[in-house]
Amino acid sequence: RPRPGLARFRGCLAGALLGDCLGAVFEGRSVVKLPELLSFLKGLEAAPPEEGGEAAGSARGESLPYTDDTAMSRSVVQSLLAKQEFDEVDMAKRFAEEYKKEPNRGYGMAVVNVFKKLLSPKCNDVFEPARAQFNGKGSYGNGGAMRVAGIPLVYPDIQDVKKFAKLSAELTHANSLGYNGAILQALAVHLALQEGLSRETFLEQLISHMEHVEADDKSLSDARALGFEDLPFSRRLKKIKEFLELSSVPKADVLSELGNGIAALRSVPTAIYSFLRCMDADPDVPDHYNALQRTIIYCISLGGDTDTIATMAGAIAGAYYGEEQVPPSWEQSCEAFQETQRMAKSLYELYCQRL
Ligand code: R7I
Ligand code: MG
Ligand code: MG
Ligand code: MG
Repeated sequence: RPRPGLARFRGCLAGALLGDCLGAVFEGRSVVKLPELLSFLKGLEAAPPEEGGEAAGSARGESLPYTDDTAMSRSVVQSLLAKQEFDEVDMAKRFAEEYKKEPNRGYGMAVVNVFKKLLSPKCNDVFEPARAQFNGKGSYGNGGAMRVAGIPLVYPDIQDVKKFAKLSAELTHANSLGYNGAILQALAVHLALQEGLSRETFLEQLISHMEHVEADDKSLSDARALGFEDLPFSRRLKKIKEFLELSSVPKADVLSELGNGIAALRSVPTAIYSFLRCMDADPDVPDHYNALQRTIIYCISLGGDTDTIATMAGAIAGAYYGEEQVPPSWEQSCEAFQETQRMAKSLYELYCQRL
């Protein structure tokens, strides 16, 4: 198996951080006007990058804070690095302790109950609090997917990617519409790390994996219980394929078919579509922006859950294009960007050991 370069690991974590920090500025708006977004980005680019990294960011007094998406992604990565493998007890503890330390990062409304239960000394099954959410149906939010990139950055084997993406998500999201979104996002990052995959092959592979992932009894019954058709993620991936065959797709169609919401089903496919469509130039986005920048701009322009859709698409695009496409002025505008680079190096080493 060919070994992906360090640049893809750094690109992945940097792209994820950028998506979260930039997206958070616009989170929850139903409409984001492109001129306003472009002028906001111009403001970041105007501030000259200074010597000294993080100090420079804070010297400008403009460091954009990251949200729960990055806080939880960092816990995933820190747990994997500390234990050198997936450890559910350690990861759950890190999620809960991180929430306790900084509860105001913008966490989902319901997931905080999971953290509170995990913090109790009476909790001896770390998956139980997640199973109790929403009257025992489990959450279908995108929280499992938004934080999952560390898994495919540690496990080169695709079966491991699926297995540990699912387990890491199940610590908070017991509904298959939640954890299957995490599996899909992890598979997208895994494929993006591989050298020279075409858009068509990338999508075909995702579809064939998800048709298998979604065919088990729990996935079928969870989807039916919520009134969805069978294999809902796979169906949206096929819709993406249709969209990519058109010369242009109105934003309204993207929002109605794929969505911009906090459910994994209404955001993970949207992130994947954003990445794939932004491989091509966009007449509305200035030419000097590269494909990774276009991806993040496009995600934010959709409105809604902008931090989370942009962080997921940013992770995929960053893994695909590598750190060459991460603009220093954008990166240096984000909180804790230097730590991201250090974590990427350590993940890379662990991945190479496992090859
Ligand atoms: O999924 P989760 O971690 O939230 C992540 C989102 C991202 O946008 C972050 O940036 C942050 O803003 O929050 O947290 P959950 O609380 O598990 O799920 C998020 C929301 O999805 C819940 O608060 C509910 O509104 C909704 N939701 C459900 N609603 C009804 N029935 C999730 N599952 C259900 C459900 O089964
Ligand atoms: Mg967030
Ligand atoms: Mg929020
Ligand atoms: Mg969000």
